[in-house]
Amino acid sequence: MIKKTFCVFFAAALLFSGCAAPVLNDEDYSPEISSKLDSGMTQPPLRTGADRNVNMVKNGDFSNGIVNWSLFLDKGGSADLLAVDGEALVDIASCGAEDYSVQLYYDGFKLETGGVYIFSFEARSDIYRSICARLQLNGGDYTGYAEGIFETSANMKRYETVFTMEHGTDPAPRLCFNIGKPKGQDVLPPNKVYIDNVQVSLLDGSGIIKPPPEPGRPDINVSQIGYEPGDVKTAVLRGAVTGTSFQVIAADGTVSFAGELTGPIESEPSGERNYTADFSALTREGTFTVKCGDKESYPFKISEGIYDEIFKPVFRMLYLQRCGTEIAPCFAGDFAHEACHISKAYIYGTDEKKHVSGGWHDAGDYGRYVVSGAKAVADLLFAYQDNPDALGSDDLGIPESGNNVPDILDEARYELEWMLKMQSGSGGVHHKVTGLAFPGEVMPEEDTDDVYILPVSNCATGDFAAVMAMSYTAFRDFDLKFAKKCRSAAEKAWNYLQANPGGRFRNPEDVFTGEYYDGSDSDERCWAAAALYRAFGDNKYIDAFERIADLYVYVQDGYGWSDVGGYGNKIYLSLDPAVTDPGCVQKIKDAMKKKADSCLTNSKSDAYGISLGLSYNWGSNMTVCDNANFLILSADLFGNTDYLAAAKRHLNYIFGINPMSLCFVTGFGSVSPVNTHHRPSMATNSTMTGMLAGGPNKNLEDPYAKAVLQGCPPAKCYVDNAQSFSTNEVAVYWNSALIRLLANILSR
Ligand SMILES: [Ca+2]
Ligand SMILES: [Ca+2]
Ligand SMILES: [Ca+2]
Repeated sequence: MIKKTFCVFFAAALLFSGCAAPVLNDEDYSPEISSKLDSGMTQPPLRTGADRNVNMVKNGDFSNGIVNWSLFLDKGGSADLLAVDGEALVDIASCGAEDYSVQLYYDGFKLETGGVYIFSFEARSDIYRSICARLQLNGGDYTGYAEGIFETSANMKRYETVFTMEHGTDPAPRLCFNIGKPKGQDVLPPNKVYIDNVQVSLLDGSGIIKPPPEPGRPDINVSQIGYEPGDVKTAVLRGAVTGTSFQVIAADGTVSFAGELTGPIESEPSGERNYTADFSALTREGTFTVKCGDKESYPFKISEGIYDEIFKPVFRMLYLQRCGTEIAPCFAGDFAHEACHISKAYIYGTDEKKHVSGGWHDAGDYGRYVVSGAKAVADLLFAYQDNPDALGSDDLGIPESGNNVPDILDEARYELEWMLKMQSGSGGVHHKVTGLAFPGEVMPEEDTDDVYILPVSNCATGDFAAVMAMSYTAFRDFDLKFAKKCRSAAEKAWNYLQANPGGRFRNPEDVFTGEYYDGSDSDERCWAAAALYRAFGDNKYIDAFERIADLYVYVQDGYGWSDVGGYGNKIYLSLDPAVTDPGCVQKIKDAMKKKADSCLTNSKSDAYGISLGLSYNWGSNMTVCDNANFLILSADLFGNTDYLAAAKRHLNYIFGINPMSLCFVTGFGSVSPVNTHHRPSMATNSTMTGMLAGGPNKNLEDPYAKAVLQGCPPAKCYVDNAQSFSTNEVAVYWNSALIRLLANILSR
């Protein structure tokens, strides 16, 4: 899922276009910066002040080894980075196919509009060659802010340019040296490039234009999708409040409800002081705002069927992620495209090729991964199985609408048909099919790089066995032939698992797409065993489930792609008590009760009503939905309606009662993400509707997040920027968690 970090090189024409991209000087070393300005450029007045000539490149002189510096390799590039005698040495074994195939880069500075900067460094090489230096946008089309191509040889030379930042302020640009195969030149032999004394400094800040402040978000957060008349209805206020009372104002300006605030809560996840306004007693339908002193919320609705409108786009996101088929304009509008990724894929490490077209693009990239795909299919199958009436619709707006099969099953089948192609003759299932690296920000059909079928993994095989067994049951009444195909595939996968105890997947050295590494396959085996027993009733499966479950003190009970134990437990607990082991049942129930109680406690003490505590990690919005689904199952299992109320608070969090004051589903609510890390959205410069954004991630796992979210409290580590793949990507298995949650709520 992590975006590709290569540098797209611009046509030479652009290099000389005068768009703040002067050619770098190439002169012998001299310590005098001011005498080295570009010819033809007016020397800017050197400003006196604290930040003048402060080098924003930390460890630019490599006195601290290679700290802060990284090497990116792609398309055949092969090199080592080390520091030798206070210089960076890139020891290049192979230059690869592109200039960015070997790239030395640095992140962690900023360039402000109108600022005059100097970019300088020294370089040499053990052969005569050219290298490309750039300060660039770190994503999108990799716009160059300053760049140049210059020749290096055995003598250390100093290069520098002075430029005015004419693009928008970039808080997280990338400085890079592209030292692969120079553009338009022959392949070079192995060679060594040395870099030292890299500097980016502000020379003159007097012309800096500060961006306008972001529009403020209201300090009263409501569900921007709205509330059902019978729901518990709350709004969460932050900051100082005037008085202790609040009002709910109807669209005509009349006061529909008045009440007292509760609180405050000092909220550690968000660093806010929060109050709650409860207006559950207002059951009249209409459009309202919540007001307290001079603070006012976005408008929201109270109405029956409040979730009907959003369900379809959230579901149809999966259709729009379909690979290997034409996505027609009548279904997809701007996101229509020709069939993509239809060439045969290489079986990794061989010259053999196989057709594995189909399935869903996993996320913001175009990879297809069995483990995450299986989680998404499981959510759909459970959503249907648990709520057949609410989810039986055959008119959700996909090509299979009107075929007398519930569309949710049709959509699941699109992925299942692909998964069937991913099963090898051994019964084992290949982990994924992707390129060697992530593609550029292009539409799917424009991503024409070779794709590779990566090796079989046990986790993929276990997940596959489980969803195929569940599908046998789900499809038996609609298409017996397909159901039987699922059955035989599930049994073959199971037999493979019995014969193969090992098999963790790791990316081979030259593969840089999502790894989906999983250290334990016991949960996948349990899920498979429970699903196979449920579908086919052979005792060997239930014995296997209980044997594995008995081995572990800790009960795996997640719904994530790496911990699928919760799916297995749900199936096991649904079996006839006459066939299950009472001890095993109790152990699982105890663990579930403990987890549900912990979610409930967290949810009650959290100002925004969710269960994450301080654990805002990658894809936190999926965890919010998964926990809500877990709470709903627990509500049924333990007869505790508090769990259900907590689950609804989780849904309201997704829809706007959160510290970011956002509806996290694109295209819905008053404010929602518009710059998701999603290639079709980036390629069309628009935002596909119905996608659940990843959400706050306190671990700051991309350069943009590192640059702009430093020091933010966990629940606020989110930025609506396409470069921030660790907070603002989308994924089929995040949407599926929300589909299941909406299904569970809709059916109640
Ligand atoms: Ca040095
Ligand atoms: Ca249908
Ligand atoms: Ca696992």
